[in-house]
Amino acid sequence: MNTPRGVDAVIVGAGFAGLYMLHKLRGQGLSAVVFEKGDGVGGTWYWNRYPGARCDVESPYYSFSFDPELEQDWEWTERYPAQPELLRYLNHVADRYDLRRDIELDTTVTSANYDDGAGLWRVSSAGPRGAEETTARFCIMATGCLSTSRIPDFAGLDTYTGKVYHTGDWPHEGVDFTGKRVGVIGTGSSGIQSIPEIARQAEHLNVFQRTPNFSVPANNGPLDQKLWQDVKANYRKIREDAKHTPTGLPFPPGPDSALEAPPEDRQRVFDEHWTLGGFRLGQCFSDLAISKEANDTVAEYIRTKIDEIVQDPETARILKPYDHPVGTKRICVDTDYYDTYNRDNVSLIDVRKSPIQELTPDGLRTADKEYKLDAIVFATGFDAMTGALLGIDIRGRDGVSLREKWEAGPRAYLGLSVAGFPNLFTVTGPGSPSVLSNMITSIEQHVDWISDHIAYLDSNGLTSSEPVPEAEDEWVEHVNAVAEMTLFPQANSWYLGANVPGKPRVFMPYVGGVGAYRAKCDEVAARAYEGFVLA
Ligand code: FAD
Ligand code: N01
Repeated sequence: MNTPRGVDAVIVGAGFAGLYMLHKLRGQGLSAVVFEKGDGVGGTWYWNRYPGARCDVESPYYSFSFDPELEQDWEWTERYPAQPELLRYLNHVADRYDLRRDIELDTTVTSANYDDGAGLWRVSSAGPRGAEETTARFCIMATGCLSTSRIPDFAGLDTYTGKVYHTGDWPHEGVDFTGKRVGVIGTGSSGIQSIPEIARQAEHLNVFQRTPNFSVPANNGPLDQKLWQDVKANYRKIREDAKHTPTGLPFPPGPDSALEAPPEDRQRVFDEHWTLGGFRLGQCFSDLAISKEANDTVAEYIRTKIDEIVQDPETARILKPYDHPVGTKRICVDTDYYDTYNRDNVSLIDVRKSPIQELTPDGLRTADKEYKLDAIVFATGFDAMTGALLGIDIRGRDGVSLREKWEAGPRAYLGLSVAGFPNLFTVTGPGSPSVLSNMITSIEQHVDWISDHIAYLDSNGLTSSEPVPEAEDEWVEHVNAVAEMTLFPQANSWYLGANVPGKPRVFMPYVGGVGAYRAKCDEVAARAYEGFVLA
């Protein structure tokens, strides 16, 4: 172990959040170091290199807004950029702001302990130089909501002799599936994006689907240059608008009720949004997220589309979502997904009806049959929102561990800060809009808020900040109450931790919307950080 080095702030993670956090703190004259597990920057876009990986928020909005020159200089090529372009963008950001000199790659943070006496965090990491300790006044977790990929604990996993991949930890050199018998397990966004691409290469593709999801075509293509020039000319206003909508996108949800709309108007609006592409179909009426009856209209619309696209009626039937309202799991945004099932080399296997029993040396056995597979792609998702945080042994005041504190589910004030853990901040932590929003808008809001808070502490001679337990309790209660007013709890989603056996079933993101949430955070700050004990 080294002699601990001291910095003002340790930042964990070098995705969108960690990069901006470093830039921001440096701008305030603070010293900071970023630790990143991967051997490159980019976070999500460093790890998720599977074929078809791209964002579902359009490029003009899925980007940093903090520097008007950056947004004018950077040129996006597609409406929904693919992973390589997004990774190029994040590398450009790292270079443009000279961030790399304070980023330690290939370095995993293993623990973070608050030293009460010294008023410092002691952060242990393991990297190319071995185990090291760093002390810091502030510890900022920019560890990502979707950064802990998860392979389910299937019996026989170790016995399988073919190739195993997870979409969230894809080989950098790429994978050639030509001539291979491939199995994809999982039909969430990652599965739905990768299945059409893998199908184009593989000799045969078996898709193992447990739960069908709602998917809407991206209608991706080169970025419309007229739109792009308009966006560039009005970027400041667009960014400002995005800060105050529910989603962090510069478009408010449709103002009208789907239930009250005459059927022909409703159909026209759905058709327009289907053609427009992307998940705005789920927001084109005001009541889709709160009324099951209203939601049924858009659910039925998508099911009809599946019937129209998929030629085999039995396959279409299995593909039709039935167990959750539209939008209560993130709507998938695809390119050719449903049409892929019209290919001769693609089979859909309903593993709800015939569950996967085990992996075998040659493939996979369901209750009905054994499938011989040269490669299995796990598109099985993430231990979302809490996985990366609880992967680190974080201990606050009196050695209390975050794992213990969050045993029954995460508890944090504003999703930013945790009682008993002074000067620890979580960017897009549980209890904030995070994954229910355009995450770049939410990341920037959190980074700005945290930096302002630190500046406030420093300029007032304060050294410690943590929420009072009552404020935290009230916020957690509010987060739950708002979720209960919507249809979200009706889905067995990763928002609720339902995808990880044994994970507490708690609705983690804040449904109240980006605009309302920002107003609350601003109000807390304006009231001298109401709900925090500052010492
Ligand atoms: P991340 O990008 O996840 O970065 C966190 C980093 O922390 C990772 O690199 C990880 O290695 C590192 N880390 C974690 N633990 C440790 C540790 N103990 N030690 C060291 N390093 C650690 N959101 C949208 O809004 N729109 C989209 O279109 C969209 N598309 C997505 C597509 C995919 C395939 C996925 C998986 C997610 C997508 N998201 C999207 C969500 C996406 O995660 C965010 O948009 C954003 O990239 C998150 O940035 P971040 O910096 O918060 O976290
Ligand atoms: O993961 P998921 P993901 N046996 O958890 C199945 C973002 N993202 O990586 O639904 C059989 O959604 C599971 O089945 P079920 C986005 O926020 C965005 O696809 O639990 N199947 C499900 O089908 C997204 O929501 C993009 O029944 C098992 C799948 O695996 C989030 O990341 C692209 C299983 C997992 O789906 C996560 O998406 C990619 C088992 N034991 C990701 N365990 C964009 O387009 C799990 N499954 C922007």
